[in-house]
Amino acid sequence: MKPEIILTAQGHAGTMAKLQSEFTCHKLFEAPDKKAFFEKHAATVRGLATFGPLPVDGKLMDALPKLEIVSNFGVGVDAINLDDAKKRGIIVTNTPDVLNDCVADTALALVLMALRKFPQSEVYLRQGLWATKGAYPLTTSAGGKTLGILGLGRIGEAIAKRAQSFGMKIRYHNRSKKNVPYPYDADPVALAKSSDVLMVVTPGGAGTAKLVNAKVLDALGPQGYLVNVARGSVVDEQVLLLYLQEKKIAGAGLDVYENEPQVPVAFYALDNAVLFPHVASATVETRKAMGDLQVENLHLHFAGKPVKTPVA
Ligand code: NAP
Ligand code: 8YV
Repeated sequence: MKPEIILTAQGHAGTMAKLQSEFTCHKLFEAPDKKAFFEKHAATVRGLATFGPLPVDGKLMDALPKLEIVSNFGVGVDAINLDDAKKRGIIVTNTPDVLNDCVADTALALVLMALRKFPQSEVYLRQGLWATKGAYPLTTSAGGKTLGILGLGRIGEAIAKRAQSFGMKIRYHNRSKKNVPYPYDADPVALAKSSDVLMVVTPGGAGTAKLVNAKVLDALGPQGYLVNVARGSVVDEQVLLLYLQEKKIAGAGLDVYENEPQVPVAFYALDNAVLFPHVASATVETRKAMGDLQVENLHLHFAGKPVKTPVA
């Protein structure tokens, strides 16, 4: 008998196929009546494979009294209430490390694009303006600038390595100081004050909500750039919009937003923002590695073994 699990959303195609061949899967996202769906599967479902922002809280866990494991596709588990899971003895797993390189590549792409305005300069060429108006205006170099990393964890460290190879200096702020060769700042305002580019790569959730606010952006200043590859919730989006519109900061590179996939349309008009649709880990190779780890955690658990990547 294959263990029964629920798939919360339409995830990565290869992973969905693998999950469906190896477990008995029920698709929450296809159920017209969610209440009836949970009632139907309450007595038999032992696992949840989660994808995306659907909140997994105590109420949902209580609707599945046989639930043993929540296996998330992605490293960020801000949609899962970890306290509620702990109280109920439910294991939560995620997919760390396998996506560090791709996310760090994306972070550096955002730094280069925000500073050098490469997307805007390409549009300039495509509009025929190079030939008619002359050279694209000068931008600013990444080399020699200071990158302040807010959240120097697994991905933050991969970003730091890459940024150094571009000639950038690194500083950071975490809640706890680490044994790393980079200068530490005691809070996000101090970090922003010492940085030309502030890179946000903390987890999302209540603990970091609007950590980047007006005070932090004031400290970053009119020559400073913000890059966010963490979660939209970590930045006060309305304040950021205003600061970009009023040129109170120089520019931004964003991969994540408060209410995805909705992005306030006022962002579309900004010439000083580079906007990606949450694609930092979105390569065939990395998404496969994430899915394989999600499936492996389920297999290990149902075989009675310790999971590979439990969330602390
Ligand atoms: P990680 O290894 O846990 O690193 C997170 C870092 O943030 C830690 O160094 C932690 O240090 C720091 N931190 C946590 N809370 C903080 C706070 N309140 N103030 C300052 N620093 C804080 O996680 P990771 O694997 O690098 O992933 C980081 C996040 O990136 C994920 O949680 C996810 O939200 C996001 N992400 C986004 C994408 C994307 O597609 N855009 C892809 C992958 C991940 P302390 O505990 O010492 O504070
Ligand atoms: C994915 C992510 O886009 O790992 C994360 O935390 O944000 C990304 O890798 C997301 O998990 C896909 O659902």
